[in-house]
Formats: sequence, C-alpha cells, structure tokens
Amino acid sequence: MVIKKARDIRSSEITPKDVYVRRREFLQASAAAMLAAGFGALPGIAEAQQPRTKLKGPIKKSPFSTTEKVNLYEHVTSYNNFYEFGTAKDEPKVLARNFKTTPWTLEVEGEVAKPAKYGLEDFIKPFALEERIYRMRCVEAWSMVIPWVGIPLKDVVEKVQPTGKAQFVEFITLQDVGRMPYQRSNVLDWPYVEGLRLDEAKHPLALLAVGIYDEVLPPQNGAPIRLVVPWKYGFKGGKSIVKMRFVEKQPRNTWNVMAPHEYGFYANVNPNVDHPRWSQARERRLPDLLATTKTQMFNGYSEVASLYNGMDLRKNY
Ligand SMILES: Nc1nc2c(c(=O)[nH]1)N[C@H]1C(S)=C(S)[C@@H](COP(=O)(O)O)O[C@H]1N2
Ligand SMILES: [Mo]
Repeated sequence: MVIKKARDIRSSEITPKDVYVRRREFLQASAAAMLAAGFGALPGIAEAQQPRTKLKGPIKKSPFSTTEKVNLYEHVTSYNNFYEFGTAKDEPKVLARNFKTTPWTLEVEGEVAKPAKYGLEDFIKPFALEERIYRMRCVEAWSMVIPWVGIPLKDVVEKVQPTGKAQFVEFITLQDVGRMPYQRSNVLDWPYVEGLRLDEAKHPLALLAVGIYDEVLPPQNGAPIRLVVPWKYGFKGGKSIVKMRFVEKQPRNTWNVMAPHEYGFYANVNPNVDHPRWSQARERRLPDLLATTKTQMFNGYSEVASLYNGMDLRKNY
C-alpha cells in the first residue's frame, strides 16, 4: 500500500521533488482510505499517525492558562509551520512522522557561570512540568489555543546563572539534513535561529515546551523541545532546540534575515502595526474560515507591557 512504500524511503534519499510526490501520494492514500472506510474508522490515516505517548510525572496547572476554548488535537498537530519538514501547513505532520529525537543533546553556552551539555532527560529533570494553555498568534494572522506542557524558561535561566555580560539568549535549532528533508532546499537559512532579550527570557510567561495535551510533543510541533513566547508572533518559538547561547549582542533571527522589513527581532503581537503585505488587526481563529477575531496588543498578555516601556514598537516591530 502506498503509505508503506513512502515509509520505506530513507530520509537521506529525499529531495524536495520526492517530498512533493510523497505528499501527493499520502493525500491520495488518505482519500482512498476514507472512501474505503465510508468516512468511518479511517484505517489508513490511523496507520500513518505517529504513536502518542503520555508524559511521565505530575503536571501542575498554571494560573497563566487562558480559559478560552482549546483547539482540537487535530488542529494543533496538522496545521503547522515547520519549514524543515515542508512549507505547506499539512506537510510537517507527514514528513516529520519518523523524526528521531532520542538521544537528544541540549547545550548551554556563552555568558553563563555553568555552561554544560545535557541529555534532554537530565536537562528537564530539575524542573516541575506545568500545563500552560496559551493563545498563539502566527504572523500570518491565524491563531489557536494550545495546551502546552513545559518548564518555565525563567527557571532554566536562573539555574545556569548568566554572567553580567549576558543581554540576550540565542536559541539554535537542529541542523541535520539527513533528518530534516527541506534543509536540502534554501527556503530558509539553516539552522533556524531565534533570540530573546534576557529580561524577556526571564518573564514568567516564556516556556520551553516538551508536550501538548499531557503528551510528548509530536515532531511537527517541535519535538523534543521548543520555545513558546505567547505575546510574540509564532515564528519566535523555535522548534527542536539543540543550543541556548547567552550573548552580549542581539542575535540574528531567521525570519529577520530572510525579510528584514517584514519581520523584526521583537515580533510582539501588535494589531496597530500591519505587516507590509497584510493587516494584523484581526486574526482567523482556527478552524474558522474568516479573520473575525480581533487581535489584542501583546496577544492579550498585557502583563509584558512594562518590558517595552519607552520603546517605539513601530520601529521595533
Ligand atoms: N525550527 C523551526 N521552528 C519554527 C518554525 C520553523 O519553520 N522551523 N516555524 C515557526 C512559526 S512561523 C510558527 S507559527 C510556529 C508554529 O508552531 P506550531 O506548528 O506548533 O503551531 O513555529 C515556529 N517555529
Ligand atoms: Mo508563524
């Protein structure tokens, strides 16, 4: 069956054309499976799914969680931006399906008292897992409500003890063309990098996520560990992080390098500053078809406003 065949292709053999063909094959196979099942059990799709794993250990609820309606697991895991696995929203879920995340090493380096290399388990162990249900707003003017599980970035920063020179944190994500098929293309400058000012990184809302819906983070959402900064546009949330570097100068960030007049370093959600090619005043709350939801300053997280006192947010977009 077509899905089996696609799975047998080694990722190192995949070219962007293969990716396109596989995607088409997958969609055809899914459609065939839906017909065969009379739109019932969908055996073909079930087989194609990544196994789902419950997270271990207690997960604290958080007062930072929104009470808005949470998006369905299917929305959150099938409408993704993760260009390492394709530029269409439905590609990452298919192309990242067998993404191997064990073993995973996370390195903390630069201006810190305790630079270190950790295995992911050891990195997370000292911290309590929390559920944080956040509104998430993509710069492309769609939004979702996602129940993340993770550790406060602030706790990590405190533990590694930045030196007096540290002003920013740079997040460097995985570069491995054998495991990330679209890194063969030059749609972005790889690896995907992002950054925060140190005081932003120490804000209680910033999260390093390792899960969603009490389950291990699926590959398409940034497994095994990704940044979540709910008052900023989604592109600030680098997926599949391998390195955190504490630095003196403002680091580069991938989308700013790609199109500097369209994507800034700060990228705070701001309904008053439009993207050069579209309005940011409203957003499409998935699965809505129209952008009928009003976008709020800082995505509604007004408690971060004092981080930007005295700054011109039109200039620092
Ligand atoms: N490594 C990497 N991280 C990334 C991206 C990417 O292409 N590569 N896309 C970003 C964008 S534009 C968005 S909106 C969010 C989407 O996260 P989600 O798919 O979990 O909703 O991931 C961000 N992190
Ligand atoms: Mo985005």
